Amino acid sequence: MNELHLEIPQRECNIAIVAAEFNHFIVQQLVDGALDALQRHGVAEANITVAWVPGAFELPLAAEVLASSGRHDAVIALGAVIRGGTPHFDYVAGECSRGIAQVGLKHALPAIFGVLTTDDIDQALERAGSGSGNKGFDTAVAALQMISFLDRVKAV
Ligand code: INI
Repeated sequence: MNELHLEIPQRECNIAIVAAEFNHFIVQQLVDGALDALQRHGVAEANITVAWVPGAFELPLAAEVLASSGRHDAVIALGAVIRGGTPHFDYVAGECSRGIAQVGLKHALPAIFGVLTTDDIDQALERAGSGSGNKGFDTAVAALQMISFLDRVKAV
């Protein structure tokens, strides 16, 4: 049996992070968590691009452009969509998740969904905390694991 376990790549990686400015105080914490994870796993600061866009709805386009550049091994989308009693939440969150998934499939590149979709600010803050409670940190680890996965599949 061939079993591919989760691994962190043992090579230089170049990572793009796209971040939504909307709910900046939460998203900045996700970005900080992602940068912390990348640094802990040896990704050089010079190999990380952070691009800010107005809101989560704009994340797929930014991810698409960065993926098309061919310069990045993975694109991580970070944002916070908080339900506010209007249907806007469903449109923004739905289009964002769909768009990010499409970018990954189109380019066969890890396009990682680190967008919080919560009922209220407290739930978002819980997921943007320090250490293991930070979704930005988790998504950066997922990006590296997917890079390693693709490296090993392509090497076969
Ligand atoms: N964008 C977010 O990132 N989070 C939200 O919670 C949000 N809400 O609630 O509206 C939001 N809206 C803005 C949207 O992403 C676009 O920037 C805007 O519609 C312009 O296209």
